[in-house]
Amino acid sequence: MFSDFAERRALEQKMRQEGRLPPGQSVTLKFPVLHYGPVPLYDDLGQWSLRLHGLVEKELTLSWDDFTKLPRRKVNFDLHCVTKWSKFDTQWEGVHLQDLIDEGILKLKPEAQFCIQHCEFGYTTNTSLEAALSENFLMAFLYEGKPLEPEHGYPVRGLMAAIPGKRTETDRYLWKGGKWLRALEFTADDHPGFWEKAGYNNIANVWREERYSRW
Ligand SMILES: Nc1nc2c(c(=O)[nH]1)N[C@H]1C(S)=C(S)[C@@H](COP(=O)(O)O)O[C@H]1N2
Ligand SMILES: [Mo]
Repeated sequence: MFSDFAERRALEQKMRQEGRLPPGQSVTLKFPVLHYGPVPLYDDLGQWSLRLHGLVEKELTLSWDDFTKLPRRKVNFDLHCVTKWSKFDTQWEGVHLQDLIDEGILKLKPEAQFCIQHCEFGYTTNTSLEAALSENFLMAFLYEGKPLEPEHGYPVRGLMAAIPGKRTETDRYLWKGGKWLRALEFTADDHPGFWEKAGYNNIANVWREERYSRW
C-alpha cells in the first residue's frame, strides 16, 4: 500500500539522518521470520532449561522458574538483519549476563574469551565474550510486553542488536542471537556456529557491513 511505502521511506530518511541506518540496510515495519529448520513447540515449560557452562566457576542449569527470578532489564533495540532489513525501536525484556555476574550468580573463569549460544536442534552462534557482556546482548523472553511468538524464539532467545543512537563496536547482525536458546558456553577458543560455517562473517559488525566471510 502506498501509505505503508511512504511511512517506510519517511522512517528510513529519519533513521539515516540520525545515523541509525547501517550501510546497505532498508527499513521494514514488519517483523520477518528467518531461521533454518523447524520451530520447536513446548507444551510445557517443564521441558525447558538453560545451562551456563564451560569456563565458569560453577555450572548452572536453570529451570524456567529459576530463569524468571533472575534480574531483568527492559531494552529498546534496533534490529539489523544480514538480509538487509532493519527494524527500529523494538521493546524487549530479558536477562543480561553482566547482571548475573554483578549479582554473583555467574562467575566466569579468566580464560573465558568467547560465548557460544546453543539452541534447539543443535543451532549455535558465536561471539566474543566482550560482545556477549555488552549492552547489545540480551536473553530475551518478552517482546513488546508479551511472550515471544514460537517462530521468534519462544520461550527465550539470544538477541544481538543495536542500542538506538549509540553506535558501538559490538553492534551485530541479528543472526548472532540464537532463537530457542538452551545454553551459553564460555570458551577460550572461538567456535564458529551454524551460519558462520555456512559463509557468514565470523564477527558480523553492522557498521563495517561484515555480512559474509571472504573465501
Ligand atoms: N535457533 C536459531 N536461531 C536463529 C537462526 C536459526 O536458524 N536458528 N537464524 C538467525 C537469523 S539468520 C536471523 S536473521 C534471526 C532472525 O530472527 P527473527 O526470525 O526473529 O526475525 O534469527 C537468528 N537466530
Ligand atoms: Mo539472517
